[in-house]
Amino acid sequence: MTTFKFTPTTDLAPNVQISASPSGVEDGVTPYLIVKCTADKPIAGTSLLSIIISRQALEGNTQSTELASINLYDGGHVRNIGHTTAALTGTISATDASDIAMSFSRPTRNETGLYVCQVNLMDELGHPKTLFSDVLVQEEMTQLQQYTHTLQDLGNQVKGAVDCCSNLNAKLDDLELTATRLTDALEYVQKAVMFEVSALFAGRYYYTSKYGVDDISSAESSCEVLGGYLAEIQDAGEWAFVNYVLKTGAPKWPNRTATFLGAQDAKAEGSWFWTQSKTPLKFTAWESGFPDDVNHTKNCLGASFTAGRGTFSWNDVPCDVNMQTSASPVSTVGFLCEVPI
Ligand SMILES: [Ca+2]
Ligand SMILES: [Ca+2]
Repeated sequence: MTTFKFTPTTDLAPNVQISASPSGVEDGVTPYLIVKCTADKPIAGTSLLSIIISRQALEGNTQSTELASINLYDGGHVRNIGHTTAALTGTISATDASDIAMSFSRPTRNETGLYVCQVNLMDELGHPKTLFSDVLVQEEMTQLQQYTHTLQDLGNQVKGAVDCCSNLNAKLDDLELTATRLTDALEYVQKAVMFEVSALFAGRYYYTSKYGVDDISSAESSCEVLGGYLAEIQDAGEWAFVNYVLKTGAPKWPNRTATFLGAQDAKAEGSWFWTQSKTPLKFTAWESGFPDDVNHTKNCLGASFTAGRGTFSWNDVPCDVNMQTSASPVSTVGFLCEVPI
């Protein structure tokens, strides 16, 4: 007598892989973090039901938190179950390759940890099966950030020494000077992390952001922090200099679609004003055909590169960029601050 022995084949069930790009995050500096889990096509007879991404922090409360899921039974809807800031995409099929991805814009150290992908399947006998894969996302510091921390520590130490003993003697003036120098150096390092600084032009510096923003008000408040405002181009001479600044910075941000400058026509359509000086535009460098105010949504001023001519020119752009999609997970619109000395 021959006994038929059924051998379940789920050991061959699909290869599950989770990846993180990049695998190291610099707190608030890395433009974006993409965590993606893919499950290959399941073998015949096996059905894929759902995929869940969860994260376990490496320090403090290391409990695992479910972040995102995709489920065959609700039409493949991608759910943000962890209420994260990530943009989510995914596709799921019982019998074909499936995936789910999370894109965090400007991730912080809160987004570091062990990301676990859980793939739930049903084998040919109806047994539930679960496959796992994990990937580590760690916090990284640039050398510049490490110096920033060192400077901060030194500055605090010197300040502490000055505070405790300021009534003692004049020698402490030297220490105070050192503290001031350290604070200046710290400010310089912090700016260098976030901005490219121009040469001095007519008493002003121009700071090109090294990162994209989602709207004009984040750009405006960043310029305020620097002690300036979004650049206002008052004449051809200033534009020639700014055009040079933008052009020399451009190769470093090849995906940048526009750079916010400081004018708007939000109050009255077609009536453009510089926001800081509240003056109408005298000099302009509009690209031909602009401003076009497509769909009446373009009320802010952007400078963009025209490859054919090799120069920057102006066009009207939406003030609320919010361009985050899975294809473009981070805003491609930067900004230029003008900072008087
Ligand atoms: Ca100006
Ligand atoms: Ca407009």
